[in-house]
Amino acid sequence: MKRALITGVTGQDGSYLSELLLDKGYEVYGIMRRKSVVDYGNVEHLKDKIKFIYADMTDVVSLISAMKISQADEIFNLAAQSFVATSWEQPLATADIDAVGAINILEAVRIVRPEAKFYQASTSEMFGLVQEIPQKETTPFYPRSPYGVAKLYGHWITKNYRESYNLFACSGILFNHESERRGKEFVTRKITDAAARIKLGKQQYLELGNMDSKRDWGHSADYVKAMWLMLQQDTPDDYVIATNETRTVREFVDIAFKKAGIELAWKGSGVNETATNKQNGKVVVKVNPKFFRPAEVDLLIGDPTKAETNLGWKREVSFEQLVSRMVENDIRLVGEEK
Ligand code: NAP
Ligand code: G4F
Repeated sequence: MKRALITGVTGQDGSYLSELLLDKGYEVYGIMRRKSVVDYGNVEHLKDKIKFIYADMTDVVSLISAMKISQADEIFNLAAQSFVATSWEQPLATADIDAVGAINILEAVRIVRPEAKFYQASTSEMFGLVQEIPQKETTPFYPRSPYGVAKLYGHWITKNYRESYNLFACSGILFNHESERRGKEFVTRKITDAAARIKLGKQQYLELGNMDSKRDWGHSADYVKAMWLMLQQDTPDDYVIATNETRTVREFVDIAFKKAGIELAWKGSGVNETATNKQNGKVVVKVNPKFFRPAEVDLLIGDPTKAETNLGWKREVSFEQLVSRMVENDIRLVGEEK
């Protein structure tokens, strides 16, 4: 039985990865932060199957202990302060968790079990002000947020530990991936949750920031398969994981509301742009500049050819299916609220 250690096990990807590894017969260890109220997050349904270890990415001693306890064969470093907007409000915490945290866990692996395989959750945010379209493994990086900069350190230190110590260390440069378990601060879930609430008469309108920015959106359940595949290869390498499709935030809004049964009519531009419910003439989407970012990533679209060729990875959930699943799930959840 293989043993895996997942940092960030309570998050979106941690939950889908845990399901995948448990299905494959792994013994799954997950790192959890101590909180005032015990909170299993997205793995509440797996709390009797995962072996939890209290640790923190900013505390290398706790990570060394986690490696000693788990004796993991495969380590998936998914823990992060992952919300880009927060990285301007908490730049040092973001650097401590996302950048220094990466070297902390790499050191723990190197000291305790250098023969283990290691996965680092790198991100398309590292491409930032994109230097090439579509973005691939060889595209130069130009991060545009404290989060992107911190993740770039995590990416390079992973490569450096591979080259310095011959660790089996891989980075997955994952483009945006969403799901029914996505945090509600991220734009997709914010939109699907609002579409459900507006449909059910529990919210009047949705306020968003930059609706022109474009993202390459896939489903988390597909993307965690790529993480696992990277660690099953004979040699470690870095891979872009993406759909090679891009859409604006506005397009996401349009499709999500349509799936909730609300046809939108758009008018105006910039901060004055609105969308009205065609059935009753009410404004249901507005722009609020408070959601604009100090520096924006305008366009992301990834080229997953290397992963498709070398790993045999293929995404299975289409964009339309992703949006449908998220909207249907939120209509159900909002409907069940007391
Ligand atoms: P997420 O839902 O925000 O999960 C983040 C996880 O990190 C949570 O389990 C969180 O625990 C944990 N964490 C945060 N700070 C920690 C600390 N100091 N010590 C230990 N654990 C800590 O993120 P996700 O969407 O699953 O993403 C997984 C990883 O992939 C992240 O590294 C993210 O940056 C990266 N990534 C995500 C995407 C995407 O589109 N989803 C794309 C590219 C890369 P709590 O429950 O205690 O908060
Ligand atoms: O959903 P977002 O917050 O995701 P973002 O910034 O692309 O980051 C996500 O994907 C990265 C991979 O590229 C991950 F590394 C990262 O951890 C995270 O998972 O914002 C998407 C876009 C942005 O351009 C943002 O400005 O949507 C725009 N947006 C417009 N209005 C909004 C809003 N974003 C949020 N969160 N909230 C809004 O009201």
